[in-house]
Amino acid sequence: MVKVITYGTYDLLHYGHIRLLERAKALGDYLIVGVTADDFDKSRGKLNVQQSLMERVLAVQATGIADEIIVEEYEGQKIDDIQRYNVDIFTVGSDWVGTFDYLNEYCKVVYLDRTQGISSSEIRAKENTRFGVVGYSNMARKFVAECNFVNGVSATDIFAPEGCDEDELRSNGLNICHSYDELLDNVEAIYVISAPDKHYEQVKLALSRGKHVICESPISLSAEQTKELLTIAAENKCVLYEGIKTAYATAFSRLIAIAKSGAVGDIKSVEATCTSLRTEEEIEKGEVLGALDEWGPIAMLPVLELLGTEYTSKELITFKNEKSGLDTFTKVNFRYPQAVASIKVGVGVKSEGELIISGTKGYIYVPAPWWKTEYFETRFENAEANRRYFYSLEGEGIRYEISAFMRAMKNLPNLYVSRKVSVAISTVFEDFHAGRDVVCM
Ligand code: C2G
Repeated sequence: MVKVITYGTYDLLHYGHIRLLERAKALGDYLIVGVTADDFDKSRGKLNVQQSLMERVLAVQATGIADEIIVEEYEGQKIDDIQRYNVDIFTVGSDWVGTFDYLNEYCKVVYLDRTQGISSSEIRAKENTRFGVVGYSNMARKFVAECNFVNGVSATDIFAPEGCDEDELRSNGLNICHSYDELLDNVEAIYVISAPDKHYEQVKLALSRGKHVICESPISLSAEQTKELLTIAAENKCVLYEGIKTAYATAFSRLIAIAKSGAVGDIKSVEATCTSLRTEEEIEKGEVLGALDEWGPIAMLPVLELLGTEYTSKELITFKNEKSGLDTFTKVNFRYPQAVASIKVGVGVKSEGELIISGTKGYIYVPAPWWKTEYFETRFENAEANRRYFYSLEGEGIRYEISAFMRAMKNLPNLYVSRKVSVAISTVFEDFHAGRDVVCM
């Protein structure tokens, strides 16, 4: 019996895939098809896959061509599989010519002509979602660039504040809208990166016009307003995503899952630090966001995800710039019934940007910059039990955020930031700006 193996994502199965499978089967007597796992596709930069692994497996199975289906989960698995299943022939489409020649050491390698004129990415791209950008900053530039890594998405229009360099905006391929209404007319979704005090009105209008929204956190500066916006989004069947890019990074979602699994015991303390020094002049002129605006949502994310939103008390200890009134360094202490947490955020103070999650059996250590980490450790009294984890992160997680948002738009809700956490973040901002629980140094 001649055993053949081939691999693929097989998203939105089409006749190009089926022809490949038919010709692969014809090379021997028994065909094994390796369907790529979601994380493996993500790690090799294949984003915005529309269908889940199971949907793709079932679609391949329904062709009746494969004799066996396995899941491809990691780099190098092909060698293991070829040896494990005693494969005679590896085959794949000619778009991969040369890539798998190294497998000649283990079995025969055959490249089959790719079927012209059809591809999953072309199918995805047909549903191209036009994104409008509201506001402009370094993060907006990154967002526009990151859209290029996600099939079926493009940042096309911008409604920017006065004084923006219009030549630069045009050089990024952005159509400059001179009114917010004009922007909303041109796009299906918007990315809001304007000043936090503008978010509520802008997001509300967009949702009322049936637009999907990614909004930089906080969604609004009041808990009630955030609740109202989330309700409007649900009523209008629109997606409203809290734009905290850290939430979409694989390493972060894995460390949260490991912490919740009890691997380091009961979580008793979460300490998160985020700082980035701005110049005294920028701070005095108010040209930058304050520390809590800049870093608060990111720093609070692990606290609220792991310990919840029902803290018994909090205290915001803050240092403010006398001229602009911006907070240059703020420490927030949370007390929970069975745990404590603290975040330190700064734009006028520099510190070690690490995240430490302390438990009754051990702790999770995430080195700086933890908010865009690819790496973390679980550490224990017996150092031999320590483990290290690595998950690649491209583009600081923004492309994964966009990809998750696109899936959510297709009713595949992967709420990375829950409604409760969004409301809790807005509550902290509301209290901070109202001076509640605040100690000014
Ligand atoms: N294919 C084809 N003709 C097309 C589209 C795809 O012959 N018009 C082939 C591809 O060459 C591949 C298989 O169908 O052999 C599955 O294609 P994809 O789902 O796009 O998967 P791909 O990312 O190419 O997977 O490690 C090998 C990769 O997993 C191959």
